[in-house]
Amino acid sequence: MAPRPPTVVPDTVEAPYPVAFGLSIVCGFGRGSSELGIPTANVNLNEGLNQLDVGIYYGWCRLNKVDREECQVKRNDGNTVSFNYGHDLAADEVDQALPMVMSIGYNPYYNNDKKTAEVHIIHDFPHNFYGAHIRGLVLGYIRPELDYTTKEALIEDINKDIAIAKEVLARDAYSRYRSQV
Ligand code: ADP
Ligand code: RBF
Ligand code: MG
Repeated sequence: MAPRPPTVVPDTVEAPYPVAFGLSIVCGFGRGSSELGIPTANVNLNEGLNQLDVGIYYGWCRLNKVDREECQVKRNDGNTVSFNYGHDLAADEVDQALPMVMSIGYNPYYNNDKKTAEVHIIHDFPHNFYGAHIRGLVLGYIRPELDYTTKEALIEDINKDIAIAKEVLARDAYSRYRSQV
């Protein structure tokens, strides 16, 4: 198992960042909440995100409700997922930019064969918001995707990523991007 390399954070946001995206939240395998206790809003990769190396990133994001009728969507594993398009989101959850960590790649611990992008928003939501719109700015890189021998080790590293993102995004040079999301 490759060790986790140290995260080097530049004093200011450097090219190619900020990388912007505006995408719909789709459903994935349903593992984030149920297996790891860390839900991730899955999105289809746009061109900007697709050009980034696979790995773990931090940035700001913002949610928007989508004006569509709620519906049930059948996932590949046969389970049904409720798409509520973010109708239950509270005012303070859509009115402001929220800090996020993002994973882009193949999830080596799970051996996915398709590249995915997933955003964990650093905020406690009481509801799901499948189908809502998420836009965001990726501001920097944390580390490569790693394989793990245990689920607990993966969870521990994701929690370290969350702590790094919170610390970095609170800095002036990074928090100023809140208003641009
Ligand atoms: P999936 O594999 O379908 O993405 P997850 O277990 O990763 O399943 O759950 C993702 C869903 O949980 C998201 O699409 C979103 O609606 C919801 N969710 C709740 N809290 C969060 C959060 N803090 N960050 C991201 N998504 C969240
Ligand atoms: N999956 C991996 O296999 N290896 C990783 O190093 C890894 N790092 C992640 C870091 C963050 C911040 C997040 C949100 C997810 C990461 N994942 C990683 C993805 C995780 O396996 C995935 O979210 C769940 O499988 C649910 O789809
Ligand atoms: Mg997910």
